[in-house]
Amino acid sequence: MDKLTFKILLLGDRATGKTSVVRKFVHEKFSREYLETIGMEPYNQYETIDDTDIRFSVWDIAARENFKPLRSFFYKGAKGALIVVDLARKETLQNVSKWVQEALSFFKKQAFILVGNKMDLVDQIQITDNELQVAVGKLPQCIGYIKTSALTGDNIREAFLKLGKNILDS
Ligand SMILES: Nc1nc2c(ncn2[C@@H]2O[C@H](COP(=O)(O)OP(=O)(O)OP(=O)(O)O)[C@@H](O)[C@H]2O)c(=O)[nH]1
Ligand SMILES: [Mg+2]
Repeated sequence: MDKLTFKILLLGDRATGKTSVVRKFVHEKFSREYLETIGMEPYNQYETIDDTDIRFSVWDIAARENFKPLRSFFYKGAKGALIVVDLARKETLQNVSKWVQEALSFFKKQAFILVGNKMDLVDQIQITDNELQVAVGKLPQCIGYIKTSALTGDNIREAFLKLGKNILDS
């Protein structure tokens, strides 16, 4: 059976939940405490998609502006990225094109999925499904959007598998 490695990046503004999403995916854990990511933290998760064993090598990258020079080293060889927005903070959606442009400026052949995280914050949601759909339409190489919660675990695995399936098929 094939063994494939998919290098996947986590991109998006500070505190949108990138670390929480990958921790839920890999360790099935969630913490309400906010601990800013410094530099980069790597994660490994094995999944099977269409009878193919895949190692997701997930690079959780710090969003802070002064880490930008450091980030440039991390994009090389990435097959795709989850662009994470905080559904309770509208401004995080405005920056998605900035993240995609940054990724593409360092490495061209990538697929993106837009992740609307914190869907459990039902009475604080500021971003509609329609706005997510419109954003997808404007982003190059974006396969769609998915709404997740790292708190409940809703759609976390699905987000990675949807991107993984797209990469596998291409
Ligand atoms: N309610 C709720 N809170 C979440 C969710 N995901 C993350 N959080 C909270 O949001 C805050 C930021 O989460 P992080 O995962 O650290 O965010 P990040 O994007 O990795 O942040 P940086 O490392 O600074 O870029 C933390 O307090 C988390 O507990 C979610 O799905 N629902
Ligand atoms: Mg983080």
